[in-house]
Parts: sequence; structure tokens; C-alpha cells
Amino acid sequence: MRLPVIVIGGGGHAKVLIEALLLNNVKVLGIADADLSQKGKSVLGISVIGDDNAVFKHAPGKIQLVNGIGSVGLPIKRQRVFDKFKDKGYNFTSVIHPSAVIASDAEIYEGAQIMAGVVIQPGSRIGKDAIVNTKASIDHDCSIGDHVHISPGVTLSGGVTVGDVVHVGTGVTVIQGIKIGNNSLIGAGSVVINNVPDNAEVAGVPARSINIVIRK
Ligand code: JB3
Repeated sequence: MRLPVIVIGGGGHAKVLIEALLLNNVKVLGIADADLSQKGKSVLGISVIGDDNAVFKHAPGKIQLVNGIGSVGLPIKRQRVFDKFKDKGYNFTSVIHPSAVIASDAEIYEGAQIMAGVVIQPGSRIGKDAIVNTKASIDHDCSIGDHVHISPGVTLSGGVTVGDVVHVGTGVTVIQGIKIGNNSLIGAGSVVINNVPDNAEVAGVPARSINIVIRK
């Protein structure tokens, strides 16, 4: 029996997560949102019960968490939220929409989130706290790192490696065997035909560096 969950953050990403959780008959105790003006509002019938302090009222072993922080740039805030609660002994549950098609040998790590219409082919692994968003396609033998956001409609061909804390924008296409480095951002609609280094920002068809930002 799955433990009841609290969703961290009550915005658009939380909404799609709550839909998947309810479809899986998971008991959602509430939403913890840092913006206390949201308290009392609800998302798909699930109430905002407070900020992060609402989580601490529950012992780590009695609930699990769902990271409702999405990302439109590097998923740094998402990673911080995950690490903050892990450091306090809480665990995150993965969220898998029932319409996702996932190969029997695919590895899904703690807190990974697989949304509606996703396809994950054999030999692939999805890192902890990663988002594989609506209708994305992860082909065979791909490796997705931790705290990665694969945005809606992304297509990864076979054998693609994505590092940690990477944002792959909406509708990006990556050809087979490409390696994308840590802390990199791939602009929406790009076609990636060459490897991408760490800390890079690339965009375009084909994707080219638009900014090499050295992030500390
Ligand atoms: O593009 C798609 C399909 N989805 C986007 C998603 C990936 O990222 C979506 O359209 C948005 O661009 C974004 O979704 P998200 O993260 O839900 O964005 P937003 O609507 O800003 O909601 C974030 C919520 O989290 C806000 O209500 C914040 O107040 C709250 N929040 C931020 N930091 C936090 C924290 N809540 C808690 N409990 N703790 C925090 O540290």
C-alpha cells in the first residue's frame, strides 16, 4: 500500500502530477506551497495546506513527497527542493501516468515523473527527480540524469545520454548517440546533431551554442 503524499508546489506542473496521482488512486493529503497567499485554494480538488512547514508536521516515514516544482530554465530550484527534503529524511515517490508506455527493463529512479503519452524504450534509465513530460519519446538505451526536465514532445533517438540538471526544451529532437553535458539548456524546437558540453546553452536547427555560461 502506497503511503499518502504531499505535493511540493501548487502550480501548473503540480496540476498534471495530481491528475496522474489521482488516476493511480494515490491519497494526496495536500499541496505545500511557499506562497502562503495560495493557502486554502485547491488544484483539482486538492487543497493548499500551507508552505513547507506543513510537510514537517508529518514524520518522514509516514508520508512521501512529490516534487511539483517544474522548470522553464535549468531545474536548479527543483533540485534544491528535492535535496532539502531528502536531507530531512523524506522520500519522494515516482509518478507514472497510466497512459505512459514503459519498457519492462527501463529503470525509473526515486521521484522521477513520467507524464501522459510518454514512451520509454528498452534499456533506458530515468534519473532521480527527472521529469519526462507530456508525449516525450525516449528511445532504446538512453540515459537521463538526475533533476533533468525532458519537456513535452521531446524526441530522443537511441543511445542518447543526458547529464544532470539539464533542461531539454519543448519539441527538441536529438539524433542517436548524442551526449548532452551537465547543467546545459537546449532551446525549444532545436535539432541536436552534435554533442553538447557541460554548462552550455544551445538552440536552433541544427543546434548551435548561443551562450556558454560558466555556472558555479
Ligand atoms: O511547460 C509545461 C508543460 N509545464 C511547465 C512546468 C514544467 O514548469 C509549467 O507551464 C510552468 O512553466 C512550470 O510549472 P510550475 O513549476 O508549476 O510553475 P509555477 O506555476 O510557477 O508553480 C510553481 C509553484 O511552486 C508556485 O506556486 C510557487 O509558489 C511554488 N514554489 C516555488 N518554490 C514552492 C517553492 N513551493 C514550496 N512548497 N517550496 C518551494 O521551495
